[in-house]
Amino acid sequence: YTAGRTQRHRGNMCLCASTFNSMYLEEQTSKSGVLSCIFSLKEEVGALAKALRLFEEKGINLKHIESRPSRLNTKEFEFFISVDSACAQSLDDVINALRTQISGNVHELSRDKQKDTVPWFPSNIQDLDRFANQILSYGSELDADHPGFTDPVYRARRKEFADIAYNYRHGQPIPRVEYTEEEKATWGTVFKELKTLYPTHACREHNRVFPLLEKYCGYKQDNIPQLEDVSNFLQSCTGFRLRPVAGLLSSRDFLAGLAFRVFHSTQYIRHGSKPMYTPEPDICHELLGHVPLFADPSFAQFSQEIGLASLGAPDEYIEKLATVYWFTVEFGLCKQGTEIKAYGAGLLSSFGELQYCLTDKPKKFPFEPEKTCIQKYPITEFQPVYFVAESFEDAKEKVRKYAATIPRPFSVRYNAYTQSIEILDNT
Ligand code: HBI
Ligand code: NLE
Ligand code: FE
Repeated sequence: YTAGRTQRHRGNMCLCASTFNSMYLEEQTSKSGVLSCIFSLKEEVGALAKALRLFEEKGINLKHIESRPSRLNTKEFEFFISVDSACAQSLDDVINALRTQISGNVHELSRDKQKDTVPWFPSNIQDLDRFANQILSYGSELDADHPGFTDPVYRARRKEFADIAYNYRHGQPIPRVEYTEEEKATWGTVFKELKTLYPTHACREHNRVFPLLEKYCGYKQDNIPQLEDVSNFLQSCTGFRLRPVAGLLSSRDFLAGLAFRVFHSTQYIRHGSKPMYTPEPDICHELLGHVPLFADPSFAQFSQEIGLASLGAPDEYIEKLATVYWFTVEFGLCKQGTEIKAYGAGLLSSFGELQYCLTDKPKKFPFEPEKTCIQKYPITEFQPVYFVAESFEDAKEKVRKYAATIPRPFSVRYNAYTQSIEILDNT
């Protein structure tokens, strides 16, 4: 377990808890080193005493200690401690001792949240396990006209899927699911309708990959493909992989996954009463909308770059980047020859909106990240506005330029060998 290692090597950056519940990466102002930390211990008699002995041996005076049950591991407790600033040097030694002798899981923290804080972000691929229980509750906007929210059978089924996602850890195979006849029928309708539209409405990259998914991943009208098979296929194409998720993640968490070429994918299917359009992501959306393009090398890189740009970005830029994501990966249109085609996954998974988007009802503007990023949009109905990219390459170049304007005291690079983020200090 190496969370925080990169930060430690940089020397001047550390994890900081402003409150016990939220963590921030922070530039430290004092030279004295770490002033507080969180460590986790297996629940057993004497475990805390053993850990505290390390502090005693170094003559460290604790100023504060708190405990809470670990959210990641139900057999562990987490302890937050802070120490007298004079003890900073010895605290480094104690942290090393904790890491090597007692608990691999130690976060170094500083005392106060200060102005130049950088929000925490995952630095290696296992860190994505932390997002599992941070699903957004559906806004009232969504429940109102959503058939799935009032059907108790559907709700119970959704809970089964949520449990798979909560219990999933990086590296495990994604559990296979046996879909019901009703679920398969819903998929069948969506699949059949979309398949007839793709040749005329989808971009060529999507149409190129689709037959491969039919050949290798069990895409067909009477079968809902398994996430595990699709994830393996994607890994062989572009290194993208899927991981199951119970519902909507925050934009920050969701985008961070893309930096690791990890796509958080729902596994449940939309309610059978409205196959043509659903506001939520579901397995039709992920498999028919997103997956074909994540198999395309240029598009995969485009998606990862949005993810990398999001790491540690201030909240207001996350919102803008999420809007850019919305109007490209989710609802993008693209010029191809003399025509306009859909490449956004939200279009490619909705046979209602896929037809609508290429009519002259909605407005269409050229894709310009600086303008696109402030466009307001509805999330529960067809989009009134779309942005048209010149090409994937052009969109990628523009987003790259835009991302460079996001203020960050460092730049990041993904190391695919170690599956971790390398931080390049700008100072
Ligand atoms: N969460 N699970 C999940 N799936 C998405 O497609 C998704 C998300 N959270 C936010 C999001 N998409 C986007 O709308 C942007 O906010 C990034
Ligand atoms: N509206 C899309 C569909 O019906 O497939 C889902 C969009 C998810 C953001
Ligand atoms: Fe999506």
